[in-house]
Amino acid sequence: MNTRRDFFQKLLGAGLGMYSLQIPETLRLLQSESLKSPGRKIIATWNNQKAVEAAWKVLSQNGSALDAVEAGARVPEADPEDTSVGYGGFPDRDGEVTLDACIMDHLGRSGSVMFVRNIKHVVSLARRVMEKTPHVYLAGEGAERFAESEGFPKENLLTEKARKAWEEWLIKAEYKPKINAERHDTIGILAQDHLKNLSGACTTSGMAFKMKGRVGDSPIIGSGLFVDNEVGAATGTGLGEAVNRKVGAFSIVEMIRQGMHPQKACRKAIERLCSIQDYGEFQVGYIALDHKGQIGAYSLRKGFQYIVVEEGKIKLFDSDYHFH
Ligand code: SD4
Repeated sequence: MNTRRDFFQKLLGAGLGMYSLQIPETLRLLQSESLKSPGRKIIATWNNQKAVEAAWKVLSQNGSALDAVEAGARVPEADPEDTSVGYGGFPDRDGEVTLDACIMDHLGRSGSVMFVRNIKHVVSLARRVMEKTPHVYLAGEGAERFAESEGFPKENLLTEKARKAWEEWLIKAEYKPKINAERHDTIGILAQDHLKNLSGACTTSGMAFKMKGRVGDSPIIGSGLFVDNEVGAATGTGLGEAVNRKVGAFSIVEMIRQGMHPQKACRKAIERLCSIQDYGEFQVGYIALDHKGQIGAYSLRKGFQYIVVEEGKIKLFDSDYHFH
């Protein structure tokens, strides 16, 4: 991930704050189609280019925002190189990969799974919880059994690379829940479709080498993700403990409801994190998309990037941040 990021920075000049990414041929064809019906938009955390391409493919064919965010989130879930989502995610301190995910649609429905083992596409499992059960949250063994009953394959999610990283960590085995130093590419993705409907999804393997059973913000409705179709949507990445304490995504949507631009709402929500002192120099990044299609992003520290698709064009941005 860092390598790809470095590549774009070198290629397009660091400091510009925005990079246009190359659009594959399939998307270029879909782009002309989408221009007939403007309004479709996607925003996602980090340089998740392949994810937003998959999501845009859905939107450009008049698919729903819900299908788009699910399609997008599934991409890093299947990518063994992405060490903070799905297959290839770094394990907990006992060497076991446990995943968290949630999804919300334009009807205000939500589904979430947490502490799930051996199931790669937890975002799709969260969607099944939303659509096929009377519940919002399913955790651990219960979620795994539900996955089995829904025909999700059971897979070993620990790659050789992740196992090696865990073994290296074991030498010192320091438990320091401090996320800035760690690479993190957790995906939070928001979309607005041709009907102006909003949806969002978030999926992660959580903090590397976490305590067994630890759950961050990513599967928590209101913290890691919130969508209100009349108002807007927000999601985030970074130290889940901090986001959970301030109920990040919900607070951003509530500020947008009161008339704030998503950019200002993200900044205000980040400022609320500044009172948290007991985690040292942690990182949090928020993104938001309101019902008018306006976007916002802000992070606590330098280094957070987000990616936007508008009218078929993919752009990567360096987020503004609080601590200079
Ligand atoms: C968590 N927010 O579990 C997630 C971690 C994350 O990139 O965003 N990593 O706390």
